[in-house]
Amino acid sequence: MAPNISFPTGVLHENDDEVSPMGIPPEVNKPDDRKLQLVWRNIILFAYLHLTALYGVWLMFTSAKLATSVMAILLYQLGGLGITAGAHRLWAHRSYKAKWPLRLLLTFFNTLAFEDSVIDWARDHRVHHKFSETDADPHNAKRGFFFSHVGWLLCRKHPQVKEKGKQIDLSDLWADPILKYQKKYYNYLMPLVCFVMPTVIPMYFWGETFKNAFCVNLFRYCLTLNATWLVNSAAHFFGDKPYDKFINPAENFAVAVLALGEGWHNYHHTFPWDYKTAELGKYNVNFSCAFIDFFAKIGWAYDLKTVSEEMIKKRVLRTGDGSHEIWGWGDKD
Ligand code: ST9
Ligand code: ZN
Ligand code: ZN
Repeated sequence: MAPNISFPTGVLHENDDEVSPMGIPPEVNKPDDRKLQLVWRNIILFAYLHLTALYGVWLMFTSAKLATSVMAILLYQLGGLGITAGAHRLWAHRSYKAKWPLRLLLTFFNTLAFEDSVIDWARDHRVHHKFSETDADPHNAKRGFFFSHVGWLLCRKHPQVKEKGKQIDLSDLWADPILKYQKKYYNYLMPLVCFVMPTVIPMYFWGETFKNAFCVNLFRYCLTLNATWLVNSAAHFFGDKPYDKFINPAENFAVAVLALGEGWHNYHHTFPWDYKTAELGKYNVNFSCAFIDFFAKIGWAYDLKTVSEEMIKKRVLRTGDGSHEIWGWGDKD
């Protein structure tokens, strides 16, 4: 049975005043403390990953078997769901609840995506929302596109991230034995699920070569990472702001496509508790929403939180940039 979890500080929901960037005390920003301590291990590993991934694309079009490429695309979707429906919407935001079989499935998918354990991911993400675009935000977009995309993973974190991050309550996540187990054994589970399994399956079942299976899988992993990172970079720089023109997160269609429905970032930062992370077009560009709705139908997902039309309308009229279709309706009372 799912634990009965109340909202601790840091889980963003309707009544959490702290979600408002307006409420962030000015001392959170400490640009003088932005010392760039590069982490060469990460720089080398990410350079290797991206070069091998490019080679993997070449192999997909030249020598890899069709089944290997199809599997890579499928794993991209499943790993992606482990991030969107799992780490993000279920665990970081508690925007719905899930029974243990779904939590187990999502933890498996999440491990396939290798973006660190759910507990660590959710800690950084809760800090990102609570102290958005300040020095306490791990991928502070005020430090530029590259920093918010991948640069933040190539250097030590700003001291403010660690200091303010300590205020984030993660007790709800530690209370879940599945997440505790994932975190404890991450260094064994992750290599098996993210690298060994996707390489061995094509070799064993359809006689793929090691080189093709390995490089195509690295392309799959690299694509998942970049799709995720684009939410932190592109979706904090480019797009309309129909819900709140006073923040930088924006509605970005291209990112929504790549990130399985997570590009509607102006909506998401305005209403972070909504399990859809978007208002409109929920099925055409929001695969993660369709996934959660499916599991809600069979009873594995429940207590889905959303936002009323009335509340959206009020907010659009109060703080929107005028790009919302509501502005064409003529009745703006
Ligand atoms: C990756 C994650 O790529 C990507 C996350 C993106 C999030 C996007 C969200 C957008 C919305 C959702 C969209 C989904 C779309 C999905 C589409 C899919 C198709 N609070 O970290 P350390 C303390 S991972 C409080 O080592 P350093 C804490 O005491 C890629 N405290 O800091 C910690 O100790 P412990 C694979 C904090 O030394 C200690 O500091 N993974 C916080 O500065 C040390 O922590 C990698 O490549 C906090 N927030 O190093 C690994 N943070 O943990 C990359 C830290 O024991 N990471 N503390 O409690 C690293 O190597 C390092 O973290 C570092 C910083 C070098 C970046
Ligand atoms: Zn979020
Ligand atoms: Zn964001």
